Amino acid sequence: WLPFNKVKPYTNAFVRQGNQLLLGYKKRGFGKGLYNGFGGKVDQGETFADAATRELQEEAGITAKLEHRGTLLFMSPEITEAAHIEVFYAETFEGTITESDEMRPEWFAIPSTDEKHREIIQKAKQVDAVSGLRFIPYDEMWEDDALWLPAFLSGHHFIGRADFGADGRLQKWWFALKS
Ligand code: 6OG
Repeated sequence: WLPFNKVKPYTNAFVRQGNQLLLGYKKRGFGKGLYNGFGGKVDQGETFADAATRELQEEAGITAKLEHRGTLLFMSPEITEAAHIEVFYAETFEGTITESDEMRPEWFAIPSTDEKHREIIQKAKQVDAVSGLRFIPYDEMWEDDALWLPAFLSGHHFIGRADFGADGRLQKWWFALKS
Protein backbone atom coordinates (compact mmCIF):
# COMPACT_ATOMS: atom_id res chain seq x y z
CA TRP A 1 0.00 0.00 0.00
CA LEU A 2 1.40 3.36 -1.02
CA PRO A 3 2.04 5.87 0.44
CA PHE A 4 1.87 3.97 3.75
CA ASN A 5 5.08 3.34 5.64
CA LYS A 6 5.69 1.11 8.63
CA VAL A 7 5.50 2.38 12.18
CA LYS A 8 6.83 0.90 15.42
CA PRO A 9 5.05 1.52 18.75
CA TYR A 10 7.06 2.82 21.74
CA THR A 11 6.36 4.26 25.18
CA ASN A 12 8.05 6.98 27.21
CA ALA A 13 7.21 7.63 30.89
CA PHE A 14 8.12 10.60 33.11
CA VAL A 15 7.83 10.64 36.91
CA ARG A 16 7.67 13.93 38.76
CA GLN A 17 7.98 14.69 42.49
CA GLY A 18 7.33 18.33 43.26
CA ASN A 19 9.92 20.37 41.38
CA GLN A 20 11.95 17.34 40.40
CA LEU A 21 11.84 15.13 37.30
CA LEU A 22 13.19 11.59 37.10
CA LEU A 23 15.14 10.87 33.92
CA GLY A 24 17.24 7.91 32.90
CA TYR A 25 20.70 8.01 31.32
CA LYS A 26 20.55 5.48 28.46
CA LYS A 27 23.54 3.18 28.83
CA ARG A 28 23.13 1.15 25.63
CA GLY A 29 21.13 0.76 22.42
CA PHE A 30 19.09 3.41 20.62
CA GLY A 31 19.65 6.87 22.15
CA LYS A 32 22.75 5.75 24.07
CA GLY A 33 24.40 8.59 26.00
CA LEU A 34 21.17 10.62 26.19
CA TYR A 35 18.79 11.27 29.07
CA ASN A 36 15.13 10.39 28.49
CA GLY A 37 11.95 9.23 30.18
CA PHE A 38 11.70 5.46 30.71
CA GLY A 39 10.24 3.33 27.96
CA GLY A 40 10.69 1.03 25.04
CA LYS A 41 8.95 -1.03 22.41
CA VAL A 42 5.38 -2.19 22.87
CA ASP A 43 5.22 -6.00 22.66
CA GLN A 44 2.76 -7.86 20.45
CA GLY A 45 -0.67 -8.02 22.10
CA GLU A 46 0.27 -5.45 24.74
CA THR A 47 -1.44 -2.06 25.16
CA PHE A 48 0.63 1.16 25.27
CA ALA A 49 -0.35 1.63 28.94
CA ASP A 50 0.73 -1.93 29.85
CA ALA A 51 4.03 -1.50 28.01
CA ALA A 52 4.67 1.87 29.71
CA THR A 53 4.14 0.31 33.16
CA ARG A 54 6.33 -2.70 32.32
CA GLU A 55 9.18 -0.61 30.89
CA LEU A 56 9.19 1.77 33.89
CA GLN A 57 9.47 -1.27 36.19
CA GLU A 58 12.20 -2.90 34.08
CA GLU A 59 14.30 0.23 33.60
CA ALA A 60 13.82 2.14 36.89
CA GLY A 61 12.55 -0.54 39.30
CA ILE A 62 9.36 1.32 40.20
CA THR A 63 5.63 1.07 39.51
CA ALA A 64 3.40 4.08 38.97
CA LYS A 65 -0.17 4.83 37.99
CA LEU A 66 0.66 6.39 34.64
CA GLU A 67 -1.55 8.92 32.86
CA HIS A 68 -1.49 9.28 29.09
CA ARG A 69 -0.34 12.80 28.14
CA GLY A 70 0.90 12.89 24.57
CA THR A 71 1.55 11.32 21.19
CA LEU A 72 4.71 11.69 19.10
CA LEU A 73 5.68 10.54 15.62
CA PHE A 74 9.36 10.48 14.70
CA MET A 75 10.74 10.01 11.20
CA SER A 76 14.34 9.57 10.16
CA PRO A 77 16.09 8.40 6.99
CA GLU A 78 18.30 6.33 9.31
CA ILE A 79 15.43 4.07 10.33
CA THR A 80 13.12 2.25 7.92
CA GLU A 81 10.16 2.49 10.29
CA ALA A 82 8.71 5.62 11.85
CA ALA A 83 8.48 5.64 15.66
CA HIS A 84 5.09 6.18 17.28
CA ILE A 85 5.60 7.08 20.93
CA GLU A 86 2.87 7.44 23.54
CA VAL A 87 4.03 9.63 26.43
CA PHE A 88 2.94 8.95 30.03
CA TYR A 89 3.17 10.83 33.31
CA ALA A 90 2.95 10.13 37.05
CA GLU A 91 3.43 12.11 40.25
CA THR A 92 3.58 9.16 42.62
CA PHE A 93 5.35 5.83 42.45
CA GLU A 94 5.95 2.70 44.49
CA GLY A 95 9.16 0.81 44.98
CA THR A 96 12.80 1.80 45.13
CA ILE A 97 14.37 3.58 42.18
CA THR A 98 17.00 1.17 40.86
CA GLU A 99 19.59 1.40 38.12
CA SER A 100 19.15 -1.21 35.37
CA ASP A 101 21.41 -2.54 32.60
CA GLU A 102 19.78 -0.04 30.26
CA MET A 103 19.13 3.11 32.34
CA ARG A 104 20.75 5.02 35.20
CA PRO A 105 17.96 7.01 36.93
CA GLU A 106 18.70 10.55 38.14
CA TRP A 107 16.56 13.41 39.52
CA PHE A 108 16.72 16.82 37.85
CA ALA A 109 15.36 20.21 38.88
CA ILE A 110 12.40 21.51 36.86
CA PRO A 111 12.64 25.22 35.93
CA SER A 112 9.87 27.09 37.77
CA THR A 113 8.77 29.34 34.87
CA ASP A 114 8.60 29.15 31.06
CA GLU A 115 11.24 31.89 30.96
CA LYS A 116 13.56 29.83 33.13
CA HIS A 117 12.91 26.83 30.85
CA ARG A 118 14.04 28.91 27.86
CA GLU A 119 17.15 30.00 29.73
CA ILE A 120 18.01 26.37 30.60
CA ILE A 121 17.41 25.24 27.01
CA GLN A 122 19.77 27.94 25.71
CA LYS A 123 22.35 27.70 28.44
CA ALA A 124 22.33 24.13 29.75
CA LYS A 125 24.39 22.68 32.61
CA GLN A 126 22.98 24.96 35.31
CA VAL A 127 22.41 23.86 38.88
CA ASP A 128 19.31 24.75 40.93
CA ALA A 129 20.43 26.70 44.00
CA VAL A 130 17.46 25.39 46.06
CA SER A 131 17.75 21.61 45.48
CA GLY A 132 21.40 21.47 44.44
CA LEU A 133 20.32 19.35 41.47
CA ARG A 134 21.18 19.97 37.84
CA PHE A 135 18.35 21.44 35.81
CA ILE A 136 16.84 19.23 33.05
CA PRO A 137 19.85 18.47 30.77
CA TYR A 138 18.32 19.55 27.46
CA ASP A 139 21.74 19.45 25.78
CA GLU A 140 21.98 15.73 26.64
CA MET A 141 18.48 14.79 25.44
CA TRP A 142 16.79 14.20 22.08
CA GLU A 143 16.53 17.55 20.32
CA ASP A 144 12.71 17.39 20.14
CA ASP A 145 12.35 17.23 23.93
CA ALA A 146 12.99 20.96 24.39
CA LEU A 147 9.99 21.60 22.10
CA TRP A 148 7.37 19.72 24.10
CA LEU A 149 8.71 18.98 27.61
CA PRO A 150 8.00 22.49 29.05
CA ALA A 151 4.32 22.36 27.96
CA PHE A 152 4.06 18.71 29.07
CA LEU A 153 5.38 19.66 32.53
CA SER A 154 2.83 22.49 32.69
CA GLY A 155 0.09 19.84 32.42
CA HIS A 156 -0.75 20.11 28.71
CA HIS A 157 -1.73 17.16 26.54
CA PHE A 158 0.01 17.30 23.18
CA ILE A 159 0.53 15.72 19.78
CA GLY A 160 3.49 16.22 17.49
CA ARG A 161 5.78 15.06 14.77
CA ALA A 162 9.53 15.49 14.44
CA ASP A 163 11.62 14.67 11.36
CA PHE A 164 15.31 14.04 11.83
CA GLY A 165 17.94 14.25 9.09
CA ALA A 166 20.62 11.68 8.28
CA ASP A 167 22.95 13.74 10.50
CA GLY A 168 20.68 13.03 13.49
CA ARG A 169 19.64 16.69 13.77
CA LEU A 170 16.03 17.85 13.87
CA GLN A 171 14.98 19.12 10.44
CA LYS A 172 11.27 19.78 10.65
CA TRP A 173 8.65 19.60 13.39
CA TRP A 174 5.00 20.21 14.13
CA PHE A 175 3.49 20.31 17.63
CA ALA A 176 0.04 21.15 18.95
CA LEU A 177 -1.50 21.30 22.43
CA LYS A 178 -4.66 19.23 22.90
CA SER A 179 -5.60 21.03 26.11
P1 6OG B 1 14.30 1.08 23.28
O1 6OG B 1 15.16 1.14 22.06
O2 6OG B 1 15.06 1.37 24.55
O3 6OG B 1 13.26 2.29 23.15
N1 6OG B 1 12.69 7.56 21.79
C1 6OG B 1 12.67 8.91 21.79
N2 6OG B 1 12.37 9.76 22.78
C2 6OG B 1 12.44 11.08 22.48
N3 6OG B 1 12.14 11.93 23.46
N4 6OG B 1 12.76 11.56 21.27
C3 6OG B 1 13.06 10.73 20.25
O4 6OG B 1 13.39 11.30 19.09
C4 6OG B 1 13.03 9.33 20.49
N5 6OG B 1 13.25 8.21 19.75
C5 6OG B 1 13.05 7.16 20.56
C6 6OG B 1 11.25 5.78 22.84
C7 6OG B 1 13.65 3.59 22.77
C8 6OG B 1 13.13 4.63 23.73
O5 6OG B 1 13.54 5.91 23.23
C9 6OG B 1 12.41 6.73 22.97
C10 6OG B 1 11.62 4.71 23.85
O6 6OG B 1 11.26 5.12 25.16
C11 6OG B 1 13.91 10.63 18.02
O7 6OG B 1 13.45 -0.15 23.37
